[in-house]
Amino acid sequence: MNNRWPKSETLFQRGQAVIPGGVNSPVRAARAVGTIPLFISRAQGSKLFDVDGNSYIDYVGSWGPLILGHAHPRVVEAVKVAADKGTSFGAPTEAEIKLAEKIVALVPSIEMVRLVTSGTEATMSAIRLARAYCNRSLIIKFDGCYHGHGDSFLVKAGSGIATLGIPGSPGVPKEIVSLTLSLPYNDLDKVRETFKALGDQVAAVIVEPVAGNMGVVLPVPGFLEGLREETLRHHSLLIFDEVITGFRVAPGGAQERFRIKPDLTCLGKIIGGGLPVGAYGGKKEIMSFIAPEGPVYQAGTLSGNPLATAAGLAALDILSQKGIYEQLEEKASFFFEKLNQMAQAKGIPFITTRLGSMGSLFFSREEIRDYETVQQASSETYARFYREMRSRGVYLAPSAFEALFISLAHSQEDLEKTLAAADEVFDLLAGK
Ligand code: HOZ
Repeated sequence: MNNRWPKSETLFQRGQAVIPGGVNSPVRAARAVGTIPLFISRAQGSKLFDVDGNSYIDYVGSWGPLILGHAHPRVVEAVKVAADKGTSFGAPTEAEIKLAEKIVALVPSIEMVRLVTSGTEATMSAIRLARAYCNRSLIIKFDGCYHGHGDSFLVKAGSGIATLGIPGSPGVPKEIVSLTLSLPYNDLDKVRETFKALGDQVAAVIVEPVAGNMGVVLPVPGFLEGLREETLRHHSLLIFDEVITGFRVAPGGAQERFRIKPDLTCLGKIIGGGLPVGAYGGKKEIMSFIAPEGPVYQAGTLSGNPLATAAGLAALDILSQKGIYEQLEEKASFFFEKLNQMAQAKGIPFITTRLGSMGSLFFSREEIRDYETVQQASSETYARFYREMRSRGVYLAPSAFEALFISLAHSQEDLEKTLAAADEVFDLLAGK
């Protein structure tokens, strides 16, 4: 194996004896890109440092939330101050109300919000609520979208399920699977047909308004609008999973960019500045169904945890400043445009997708519009690109089915260094 990473290799071997696959989340094992995972010792700004002393310009950003970069001083300070006062109370705090108020003020459709501990918890709770509110059982999702690892969502899912090339997961009862209908992303006709046949049984449509877990796939014009119309017509709920897009593509998420108000929204790690947190929220009338106000049970000792809440408040405070999203757009458009130009000049089948500071690189000539077209892109070429970039000090997602994130911490120098590395790797791919 590669001798640039002897300590990571040793840790990986040691980890495999006590942790399944040596990792606590499958994609990070880097199997899909034919190498070993790097063990990280620390991170700062745009950089990750591994246990072997190598540094990397990071484009994973903890899978999205680190829009300010790693260890932002204000976020770190907020966590330190909070930690001094106690790490968990299992009792309410004023900071939770402040964070909820901030979310309600910024996300257009959220009138009331419940804080949880992860995006998975948010989506699981949101569909329970939708089922109770509508008194129906079916859920519509989309192929290649990933809504965490709740049983109902492991049907033709993206992220690790797509990376491992499996349709779902053993251990999920077929009775549960039969309540989830997975349709092709961006195919409104299929949605209409399904509603025509089963509309009175559909509790909710859940969608990543910009898919980020099969790589980034943008909604075609009219798709999200069509989902809104169909769900209203059939008295089903529309749930936006904005775990990735929330506070990433605009302060109010994709719903602000596309001007569509879902009934419920799921948010994730970004509202905790990278600490473990999630949230789901929406119309008061629906959220009032949650216990103790209503009958739908959902609970958690770490919900609204003081460290996560403090980090989230600090991060969202910075994100609400003027000009932040313009800066992100400028960095990302420069980066993606240059990459496209370079690949094109070298005749490499390559296409990028992007909205704001999230995007993906596909080794394909096909337009990317759904899970099928994503699968036509070459994962083998992505894997080689990943390995070559990593050995040049650039850290990308270890799977062709994930997103690339630009943060405020990426400097012009970082972007140019990355482009220079990509230029070399494109040459290798072109056989020069
Ligand atoms: N499935 C996660 C990203 N979409 C990866 C989580 C992780 O490995 O941390």
